[in-house]
Amino acid sequence: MSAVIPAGDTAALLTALEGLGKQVRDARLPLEVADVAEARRLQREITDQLADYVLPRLRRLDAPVLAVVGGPTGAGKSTLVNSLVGAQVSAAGVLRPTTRSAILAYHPDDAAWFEDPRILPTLTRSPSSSDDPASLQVVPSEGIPRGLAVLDAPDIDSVVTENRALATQLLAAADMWLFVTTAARYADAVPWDFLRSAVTRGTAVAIVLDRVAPEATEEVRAHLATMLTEHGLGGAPLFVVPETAAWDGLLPPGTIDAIRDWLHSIASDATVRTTVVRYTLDGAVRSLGARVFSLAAATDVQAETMRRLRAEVDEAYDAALLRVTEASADGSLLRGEVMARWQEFVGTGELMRSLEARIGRMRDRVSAAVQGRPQPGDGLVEALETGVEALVRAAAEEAAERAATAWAHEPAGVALLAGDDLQRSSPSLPSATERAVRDWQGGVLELVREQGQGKRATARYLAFGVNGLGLLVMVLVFAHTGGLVAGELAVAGGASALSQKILEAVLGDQAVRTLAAAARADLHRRVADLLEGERRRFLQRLDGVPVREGTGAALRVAVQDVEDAR
Ligand SMILES: Nc1nc2c(ncn2[C@@H]2O[C@H](COP(=O)(O)OP(=O)(O)OP(=O)(O)O)[C@@H](O)[C@H]2O)c(=O)[nH]1
Ligand SMILES: [Mg+2]
Repeated sequence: MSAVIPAGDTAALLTALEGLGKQVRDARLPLEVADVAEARRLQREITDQLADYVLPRLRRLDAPVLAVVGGPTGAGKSTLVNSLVGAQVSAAGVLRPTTRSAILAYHPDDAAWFEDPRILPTLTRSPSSSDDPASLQVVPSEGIPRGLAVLDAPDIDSVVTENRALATQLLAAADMWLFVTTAARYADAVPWDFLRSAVTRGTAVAIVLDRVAPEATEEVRAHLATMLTEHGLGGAPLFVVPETAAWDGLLPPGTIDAIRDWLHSIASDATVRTTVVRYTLDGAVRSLGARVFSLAAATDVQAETMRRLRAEVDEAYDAALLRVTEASADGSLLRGEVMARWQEFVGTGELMRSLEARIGRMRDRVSAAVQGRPQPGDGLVEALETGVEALVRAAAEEAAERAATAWAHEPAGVALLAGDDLQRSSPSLPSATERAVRDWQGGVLELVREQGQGKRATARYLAFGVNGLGLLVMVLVFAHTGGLVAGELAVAGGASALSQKILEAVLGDQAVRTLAAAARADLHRRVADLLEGERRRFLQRLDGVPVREGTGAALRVAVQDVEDAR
């Protein structure tokens, strides 16, 4: 046994371990990713081990050694404790499982240590036996040497859940395990799971092989010793207790002398005691590193998953915005209903041979439109509005479906999707879009007024009016990109070219360029706002998830701090 915990000042190590404990407690694993259950279990286990054993033990290195007697039901744990004490303090029975709450036997001179609630803080001391798992029966006994206490625990493989939980908690608080098994049970799986965890956590273990028929002793001992070596417990002391035929409830003194002597040899020598305590304590501290690294990796996966879920939403909505931006500028809106209204607006005849003539004819129609009601331009305004709305809704619908489908591919995403129907765009989107398009149109008229400063008195300006010019600007915005192709788009191109010519004639080239750019930017901003609202529905779900970037790094630093302090 090599003690690495420094004999002197433990303050730095305590501080580092308290820091590690805080980081481990604060780590959050809310997302349902692969292996998260194991990581959550690990987090609980590390937290409990620090709080129940490592920290209290380090604060009181001179407290007596706590040997916890553990093992499967009926192995003879209570019988062994009774035999060490020399009286039936713990009920040993035929009904399985027998022991339901912990029994702690210690020398009367050590009473002060064990009355102190800092040792086994969750258990209530009681002088009498009980079935309550929260109760600790305390048994001062001259049969137990000074400097060492023996604790009888419930069974580890119990049909009773509370028994298993209490046994696990008590073994985690031990300086040393006295692990009892029988000739009949020693190859069972559950005890080996426990023994493996003792190896992982670096706990000092001694094995008691109980109730062995004398003729089978050598064979069973040899087999068990091989198994112990295979499990990394080759160095653990192994005691064999033969099955006693004439039975009065206590083991004959001779059969447990070796165990008693060994316990005395630990208890009576302060150096040996300290060695045992430091061995287990150091093992626990050393084993924390690897386990905290696994936990850190699990928190990294949480952060990565958050980033991926966010990126999937961003990709879907960035694509939607791009799609609306492109479609609203490439002339594809200027088709069908919109073009029909445009024809109605500019007249259905042959295109004018000269621009002047065309403008003249337009002017007549538009002035007629703005003087009387209903205005032909209204139809075009509405058609454009409907077109933009349909475009935004289709894009939002597609983005919602795309983001939701991506999330549905992993359990963490599925859990986040629960609740409202995220795979559809929000019910309020149509009215919000309608409002946005109308506001944009109002903004375009405002821009025309600004750019028309100083030209408001001209005949052309007056003829088209703000509304007429505004409409032309909208048409121009919707057929912005060059290279329009055949068919409807060529017509759209024509509409756009015509609008541009008219606007230039009325307002001047520079003003038209400024106007078109501002109107386009305004439309883009409003569409982006609408889609941002849709995107937020997903991102809000993520905002509610308490995963922090950097948790893994903080855990690794905390482990390094502990290493440095050791
Ligand atoms: N004949 C005989 N019976 C024994 C011997 N050792 C233990 N027993 C009996 O085996 C049964 C189980 O022993 P316990 O000491 O209660 O076992 P335990 O490990 O404490 O069991 P749980 O409390 O249920 O976990 C009891 O009825 C004991 O009297 C032995 O050497 N010979
Ligand atoms: Mg028992």
